[in-house]
Amino acid sequence: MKKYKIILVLVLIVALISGCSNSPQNNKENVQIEKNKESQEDKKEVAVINTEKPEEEPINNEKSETENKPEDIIQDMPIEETTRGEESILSEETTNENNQTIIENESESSETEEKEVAIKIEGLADNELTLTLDELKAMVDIIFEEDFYWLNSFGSKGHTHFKGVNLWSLLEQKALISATATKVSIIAQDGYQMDFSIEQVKEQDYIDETNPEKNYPMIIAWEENGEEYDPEEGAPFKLVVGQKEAGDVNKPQWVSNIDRIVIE
Ligand SMILES: Nc1nc2c(c(=O)[nH]1)N[C@H]1C(S)=C(S)[C@@H](COP(=O)(O)O)O[C@H]1N2
Ligand SMILES: [Mo]
Repeated sequence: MKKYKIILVLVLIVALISGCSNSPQNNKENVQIEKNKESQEDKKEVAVINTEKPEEEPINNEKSETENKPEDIIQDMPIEETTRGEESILSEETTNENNQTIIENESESSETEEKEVAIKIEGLADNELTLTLDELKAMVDIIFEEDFYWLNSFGSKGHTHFKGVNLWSLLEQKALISATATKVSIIAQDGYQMDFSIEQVKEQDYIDETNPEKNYPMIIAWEENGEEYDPEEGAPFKLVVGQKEAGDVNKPQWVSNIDRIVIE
């Protein structure tokens, strides 16, 4: 019996000791370890999501200055945007505004790619206009079509048939040019520009030195020798003018691919 008692006591002691190892303190630690394990697994999941995100949204990745070296950002940005980026260091508000402006500009340029080419008439006019080729063609009351004589700088010459609208009629009747206007600039997409006085644009009697019976106004042509200009090769509008007098080298005064007409 004594043996049994000793064994019982031993069993009790063992039970007590093992009970101590399950003290509330140890329990807390165990729970904490479990929690840590869980949160590490959570982090792993988050990490997986984060590595996927930049692929889905490269725009965010580009804008993160911590991920890109400043030189990389400057190299990737067009000059105009780089300047804006430097300005934006001055305040957070401008950073936001400028970023929005950049995005707006991007969408604007993609819109203009889809848009039809148009000729702009701006400056001293009551009705500034942006005209597509179809809108210009629809101005049937001011269309002028004729063989124009041309003389070039090195003495080459010839006749070319043009169809277009009378420039002065366009400015006077459609754009409602101001009475105070003195100058009209015809500006091409490549920067080529011809400036004319109002009197020169008003003139309806330009000549063909080889044919005294002919008289011409300045015209904005969209068709040459029966063929329309290919819009793929630039804005399909060309300023054509006859000669002021015999010997007038008029061909260089023509302006291909007109972008805008500025009235001053
Ligand atoms: N946009 C644009 N128009 C321009 C030029 C030019 O370089 N760019 N050159 C001018 C010159 S110098 C000449 S001689 C004529 C040539 O006309 P063509 O292109 O019908 O041959 O275009 C004139 N118009
Ligand atoms: Mo020329």
